[in-house]
Amino acid sequence: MPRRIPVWQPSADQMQVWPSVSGNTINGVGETEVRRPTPIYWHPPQSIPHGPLQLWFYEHTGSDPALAEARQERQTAIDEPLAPIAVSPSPGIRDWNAAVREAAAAYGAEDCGITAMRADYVFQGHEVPPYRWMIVIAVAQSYEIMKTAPSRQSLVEITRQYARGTRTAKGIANWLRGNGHDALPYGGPMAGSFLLIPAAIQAGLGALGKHGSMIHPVLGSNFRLACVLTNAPLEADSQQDFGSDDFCLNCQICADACPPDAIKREKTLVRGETRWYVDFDKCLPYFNEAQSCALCLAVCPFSRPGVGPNLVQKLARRREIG
Ligand code: B12
Ligand code: SF4
Ligand code: SF4
Repeated sequence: MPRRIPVWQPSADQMQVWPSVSGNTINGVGETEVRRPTPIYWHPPQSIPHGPLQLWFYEHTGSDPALAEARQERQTAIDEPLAPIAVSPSPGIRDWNAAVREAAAAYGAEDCGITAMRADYVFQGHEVPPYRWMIVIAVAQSYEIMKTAPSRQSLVEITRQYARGTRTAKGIANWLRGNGHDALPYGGPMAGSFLLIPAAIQAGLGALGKHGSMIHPVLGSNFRLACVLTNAPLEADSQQDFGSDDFCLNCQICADACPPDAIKREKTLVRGETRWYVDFDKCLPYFNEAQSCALCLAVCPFSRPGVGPNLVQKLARRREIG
């Protein structure tokens, strides 16, 4: 079926700083071997071919007091020092998974899951962090605001939720440290050393959607991820399959809505795995000019409040019958 909206084209101004290498080559499209991801964006700009585009993004932000305030709030959360590590682990805690879950809820996470750190989550050229566990957390974004995406308000909301993700991760890390276990929080917005999505999927938070972001059974796609690394005595949660992948096979809402037509309709072979993929060379120019986009998260039917759990139930019934 032809698209109902014309495909958006990037400005010549942005294309002037576009490198000669394709982002899809860097991401390993068509590669048959499993390998660690290569840093591509939100890394120190001098270290990546698309670094000048990162600078272009910030140069085109304009002045907006609400955005400046949200960015300041995010930086304050990042800069806050960590609590000291107590000399010995609290003897009163027997079930650390349950205690971490309680701490995550108390510090503001909408959901969390635990998975083992794996070298294949870590970017090439980065050391595998010396921690056994990743506590991956999800913080919801306001649907009322995100449905205006791409907009100035949605960029402010995204920035605020990065601040909240960082504060939540720091709260959990400080709680673990106060209870005698080393812990390190990570909340973005820079990419840091590892990928959050494959870890979050392993930790049971949801599945990869056609739009290249995750689908959570309750939050849909309208959330941000953050995480805490630790060696506390935890156990891994299990991955969950609630049928969203089958749903994506027959749904084209995000692909039809994406202005630069970046969302691939078929699964693609990337670094040895066949999965949903977003064309970097098409998404990034729009993302930069729209100052963060996220339209694909907003239009996904799972993201509409209350709809996710209903769809999950329907998909479960369909699978029982089928
Ligand atoms: C760099 C980056 C971008 C870049 C490039 C992304 C790309 N795909 O090439 C740009 C700026 C274009 C971008 C755009 C967006 N991003 Co972004 N991005 C990141 C960041 C910092 C690093 C990811 C990366 O380097 N990807 C490059 C390579 C590895 O991509 P890839 O091979 O296509 O793999 C992607 C997925 O398939 C999955 N993945 C990787 N390996 C495997 C293996 C398996 C088995 C599976 C199932 C999945 C999987 O993870 C990758 C995510 O980009 C992460 C945070 C983090 N540290 O992980 C956030 C992150 C992935 N982005 C996020 C979001 C929401 C977005 C946007 C919607 C924009 C927005 N403002 O909200 C769009 C969506 C476009 C898209 N789907 O790609 C969220 C996702 C949350 C969610 N609900 O799932 C993250 C986790 C940030 C966060 N802290 O919440 N992003
Ligand atoms: S972030 Fe925007 S441009 Fe990128 S895939 Fe989503 S809708 Fe398309
Ligand atoms: S909009 Fe449809 S195809 Fe796209 S991720 Fe959501 S459910 Fe999947």
